[in-house]
Amino acid sequence: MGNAPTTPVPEPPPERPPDHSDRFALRERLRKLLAVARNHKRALVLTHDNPDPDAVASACGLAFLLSQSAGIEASSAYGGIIGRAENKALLKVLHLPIVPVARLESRDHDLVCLVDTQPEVGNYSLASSELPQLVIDHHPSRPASLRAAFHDVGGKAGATSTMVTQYLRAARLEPAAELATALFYGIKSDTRDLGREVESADIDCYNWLFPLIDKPALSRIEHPAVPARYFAAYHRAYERARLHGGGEGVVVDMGSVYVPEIVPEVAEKLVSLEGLRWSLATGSYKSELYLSLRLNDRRMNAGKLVREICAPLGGSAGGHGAMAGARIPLRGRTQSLLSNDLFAAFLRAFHLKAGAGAPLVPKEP
Ligand SMILES: [Mn+2]
Repeated sequence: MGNAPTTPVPEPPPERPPDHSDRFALRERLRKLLAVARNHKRALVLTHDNPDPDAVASACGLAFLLSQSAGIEASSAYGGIIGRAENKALLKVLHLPIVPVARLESRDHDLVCLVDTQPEVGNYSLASSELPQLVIDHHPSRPASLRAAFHDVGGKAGATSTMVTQYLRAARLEPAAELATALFYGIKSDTRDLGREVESADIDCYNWLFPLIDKPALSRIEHPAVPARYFAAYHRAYERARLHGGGEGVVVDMGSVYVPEIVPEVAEKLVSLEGLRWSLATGSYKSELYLSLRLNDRRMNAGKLVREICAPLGGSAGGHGAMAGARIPLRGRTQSLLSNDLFAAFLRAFHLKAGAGAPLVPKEP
C-alpha cells in the first residue's frame, strides 16, 4: 500500500446557539429531546444545589414533559437545602413534586437530566460516575454540555423556566395551575419582574402562563412569613456593610448565616443603593463560604469575574452578566480570612484600593 494522499477532514462547523423564537427549530428540538428520553425508563431531573424558584420550576416542568410526552417515569430532585422563605413557600403552597436528592426512594434511574445548571459547573449533587444525558439551561454554554445526548444551552432566555415552558407549548401540554404558577414565578424572579436580562421568549411565556396561574397562591409565595433570624441577619449585614471607591461598591461579610440563600438576597438588596455599581456579599453555612456578586454596570460580566476569582480557591461558580455566585469549601480556612482575601481580589478587579472602606450605616452616637 502506498501513501495515499490524505484528504484533510473538514472541521465541524461551530455549534450555533439555539434560537428560542424559531418555532420550527423548537419543534425539532422537542422531537430530539423526546427521542433521547424514550430510550430510557426512569429519569432523574436534577437542579443545582440550594435551588432557586427557576431551578425548582424547570425541574418540575421537565419531569412533567417527560412523563406526559415521552411516557417515562420522571422524578425531580435537588441537593442542598431550600431555605429562603419565598422558595419554601413555593414548594409548600403549590405542593410541587420535588424532593431532596438524598431522600429519593429509589435511585434506579437510567437517565439523568440537569436543569438550570450544566455538567462540570460542580454545583449539583451527583456521583461523578453519573453522566447527565439531557441538559437544559439558560446560562452560558459549557463545553461539557455539548457531550450530552441532548443539550439546549447557551440560547437566549432569561430563565430556564422559559425554555421548559416553550417545550410544554410545543408538545401541546397545558400545565395545571400549580406548575404554571411555579414556571411563572421562575421567570418572574430570574428576570426580576421582566426587568433584567430579559428576552422576548421570556415575555412571551410569561404572558402565555399568566391566565393559567393561581393568583392568590402566587401572592402567598411572594409575601411569605419570615423567621426572626431573617431580621437579625439583615441587621447584621447592614451593620457590617462597607462602602468602597466613594460609594461605587459595597462589600459585606455576613458571618455565618442560617440559610445560604440569604447571601444572594442581601447582595440583591444592597445593589439597589443609589449610585452603586456593584455589591458583594459573603456568608458561611456548614463549612462552606457562599459569595454573591451583583452588578449595575453592564460593561462587566459578573459570571466571568466570579469564576476567575473563585475557581482557583477551590470553589464552584456560576452566573451571568449582572449576577453571579460561588460556593467555596472553607477547608480549615476561617470565614473572615477567606472573605477578606476575596474582597481584596474583587477590589483589585474593580481597580479600587484595598482597605477597610467606610461603613454603610454610620454608628449611632
Ligand atoms: Mn435560572
